Amino acid sequence: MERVLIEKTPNLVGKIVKLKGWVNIRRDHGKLIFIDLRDRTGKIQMVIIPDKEEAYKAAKEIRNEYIIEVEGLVKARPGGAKNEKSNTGGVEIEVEKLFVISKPEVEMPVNISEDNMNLQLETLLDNRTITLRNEKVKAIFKIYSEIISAYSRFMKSESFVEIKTPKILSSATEGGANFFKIKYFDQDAYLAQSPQFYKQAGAAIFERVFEVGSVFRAEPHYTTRHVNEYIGLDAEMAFIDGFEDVMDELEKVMQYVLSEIAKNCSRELEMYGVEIFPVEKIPKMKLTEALDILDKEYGKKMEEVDIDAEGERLICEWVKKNHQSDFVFLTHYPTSIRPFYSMPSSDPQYTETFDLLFMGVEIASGGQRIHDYNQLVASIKKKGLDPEQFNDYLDIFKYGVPPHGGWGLGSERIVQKILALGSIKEAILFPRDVKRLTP
Ligand code: AMO
Repeated sequence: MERVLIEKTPNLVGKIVKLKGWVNIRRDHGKLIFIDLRDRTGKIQMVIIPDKEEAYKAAKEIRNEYIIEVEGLVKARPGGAKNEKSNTGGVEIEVEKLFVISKPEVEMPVNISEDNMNLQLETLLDNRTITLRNEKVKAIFKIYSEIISAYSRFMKSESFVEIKTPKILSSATEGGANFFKIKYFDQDAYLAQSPQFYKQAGAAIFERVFEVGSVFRAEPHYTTRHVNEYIGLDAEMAFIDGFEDVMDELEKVMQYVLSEIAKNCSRELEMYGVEIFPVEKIPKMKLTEALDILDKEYGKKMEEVDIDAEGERLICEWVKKNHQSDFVFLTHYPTSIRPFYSMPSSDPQYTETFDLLFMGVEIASGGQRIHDYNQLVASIKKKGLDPEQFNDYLDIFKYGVPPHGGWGLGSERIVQKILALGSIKEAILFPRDVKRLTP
């Protein structure tokens, strides 16, 4: 007999089926044993009655998280569907045969049978291979998977070519201090802080490229939105007329990705009590205007032309109230806080760059890049950097490059915000932070 997936059982009432999965929980009521079985498609209740002697004997030994195989009759549960959150509440299995496939060698360190586990973040992450089995935790990664595939689907439909760029580099891409230096045979190397240089090379070749790839940041601090390794959803596009073109494209990406999640992840969203609304035109605001609003509306003054995490949160609150949008583009960041490759605005104190904020947090950065070789060399020098260090990067521009721009979008922050997760780490299977290199 072939294995049947739990989600198919409602259509098989009256049939004998074989199921395989995990024992989510075992409950005994008098002489009856109830087991909630879980597989990748859902959960179902099973009943084992004493008359089925062998199955009953086997069931008595069973504990939570045993991996079992059962054969049994699919029966309708009168009124069951109304009371159950699971997708198979309307049916149950009357077990005829039951075998253990695999079982925990030791006591489970945490109980994962309840959807709402309420564990401390550290406990959740320390026991990751187990806590990930929990239905509600797993739902995060179904949504995550949808984000990654929807992003790729959309980018391809817009004729972006998917590329993969090296993560071991000879120089730090984004500057600053948050790079990991590693030993690479007899020389020093750096883990990529972004695919920036290579995606620009890609745009100079293919016009439009995108990458879904690992990004490494040596952020020495603990926050709810930083980790030391994350997956960036990057893009770069050539022949733009200005950085508005880049924002327009990113807006379309967000519209598509969110609509796909709404369409394909309704069960997972429901577990979190979340509804996704269509993304309308995303408001744009100069960073200086945003700072003005923070000052006037919230009495928050920034010492320099820059915005901090609290400012981002408050601006999103203001935009939501005044423009009914969960998104906002902040534009024209000052040259002093943007990387050397950023295209200066007509007022060279500012750049043709933006951040995209979503529900209180920056989820993307982007802008137009300098494409003129001499201007780029001058910009590197102005930042106090040595152009010699960027010879290979500069080679791209020596031979001519069209005007181009792009973005880096943090994949995990999107899920974090959609599901209102307390920490970005909940949206990463095996996160890396300052202290955490395992599991
Ligand atoms: P930036 O450094 O702003 O820009 O990064 C782009 C996006 O990546 C995400 N992100 C992070 N996510 C989790 N943990 C971190 N430590 C972390 N750091 C950044 C954020 C952020 O918006 N090359 C430019 C992009 C470009 O201009 O194309 C860059 O890397 O969501």
